[in-house]
Amino acid sequence: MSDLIEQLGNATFENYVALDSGFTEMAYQMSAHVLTVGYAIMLAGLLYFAITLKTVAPKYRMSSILSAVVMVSAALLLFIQSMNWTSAMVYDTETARYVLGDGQDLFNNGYRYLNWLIDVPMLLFQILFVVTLTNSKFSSVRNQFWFSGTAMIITGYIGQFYEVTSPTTFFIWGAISTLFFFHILFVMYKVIQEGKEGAPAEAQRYLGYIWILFLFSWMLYPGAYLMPYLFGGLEPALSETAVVARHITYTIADVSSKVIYGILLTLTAQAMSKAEGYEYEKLDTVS
Ligand code: RET
Repeated sequence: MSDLIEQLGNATFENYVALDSGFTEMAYQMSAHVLTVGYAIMLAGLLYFAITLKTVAPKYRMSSILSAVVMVSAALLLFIQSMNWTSAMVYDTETARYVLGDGQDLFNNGYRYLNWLIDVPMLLFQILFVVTLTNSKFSSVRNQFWFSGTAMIITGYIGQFYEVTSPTTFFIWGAISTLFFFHILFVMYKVIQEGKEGAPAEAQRYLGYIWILFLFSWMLYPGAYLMPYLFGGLEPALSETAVVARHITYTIADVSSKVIYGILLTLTAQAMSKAEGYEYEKLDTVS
């Protein structure tokens, strides 16, 4: 391991696996495909949010607009992330493995983290345009979301550089990031509880689903951060299975936290619009 550390320094563990054993055809291709499907789904999501914009009353439309903004930034980022994977590796016919290409950029997940700087605040603000807060102040919730969201990502971004070279540093930054994450969960729980008060039954049901989806999908990100240790224990595992598992986890997390979340918010807003007399189906009826 120390030889590898000398050659790769603070590179992420994907590069260590590439230099240590290389990737089999299956592991390399599964990673490439999962990364590609990620941005394809974001583009499909963009269409959905644009087309359904008018199915909700005007005051809820900012939620769909924010989803569309998230789709554009995520599609672009995931495209770059996917290119980063394929350009970092070359096929070596002698060993029949994908290995690091000489003189190429190494692979790094850092693009994702910086993309979250845009998407995390957008996703958190989005729900505030659908629910009506009964106790909390809009500006206070917005600032808490913004502050803890940004702090959670920046601390995690720094930590991920140390995932192989210094497990202690990696875990300390991860733990600090987790404190901000708990704060976000706490504020989001309050927002959803307040949002349910006074909402029509159908919207209440969707808000319940949103909380479960939120918990599940946001927890996947720290899971992906920890992946080399989930497979390796106290030392990072130089295992291609862990690399593929990280790509899959990120893609499931991205599709759930951005696309499915946005769809559920659209359904909630449609239910609320209907209860307030905005009946989209009837708008084009000729009388
Ligand atoms: C990090 C570092 C380790 C500890 C924790 C993390 C949490 C990350 C989360 C990211 C959510 C991203 C989303 C992106 C959507 O575009 C930073 C991995 C707790 C929760 C929702």
